[in-house]
Amino acid sequence: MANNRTLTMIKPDAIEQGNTGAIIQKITNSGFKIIALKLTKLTTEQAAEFYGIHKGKKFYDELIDFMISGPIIAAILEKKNAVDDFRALIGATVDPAEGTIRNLFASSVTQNAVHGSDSDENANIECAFHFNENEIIDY
Ligand code: IDP
Repeated sequence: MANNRTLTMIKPDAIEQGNTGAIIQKITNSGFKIIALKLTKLTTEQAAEFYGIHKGKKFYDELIDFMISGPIIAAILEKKNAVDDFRALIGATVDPAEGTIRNLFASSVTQNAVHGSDSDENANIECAFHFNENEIIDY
């Protein structure tokens, strides 16, 4: 599995603002294959688990409140070098480059439209967080 899968979430701000379709189109146009997809709403406990590494940081409470404020879309994306290529497509956390998904659709550093796994190890953990094996389609 390593190197060819990443986990994305389309965050509540992007769904609220009607940007879901444009974001998915950008993702698929960039060569990523969607092999699992779901609309869901994180509980406080789920958001705290997913972002546990950030507990104690000054943006943590704002991040958790934001991530439970509305539905998210979780997806597993497949592509060679998926993690790095997807991080390039979404742009940096702060000051994302022109034309990246965050540059086009983020409203702030916190409300930044999309998540992308930051390593193959975390991609595996995050894919398993959102999906059972039988929800992943091999095609
Ligand atoms: P990433 O999503 O680009 O990997 P992380 O550092 O893992 O960035 O942070 C997780 C999320 O927390 C970010 O996507 C963003 O929503 C929020 N966040 C990160 N750093 C800040 C900050 O300095 N201020 C406010 N929100 C932040």
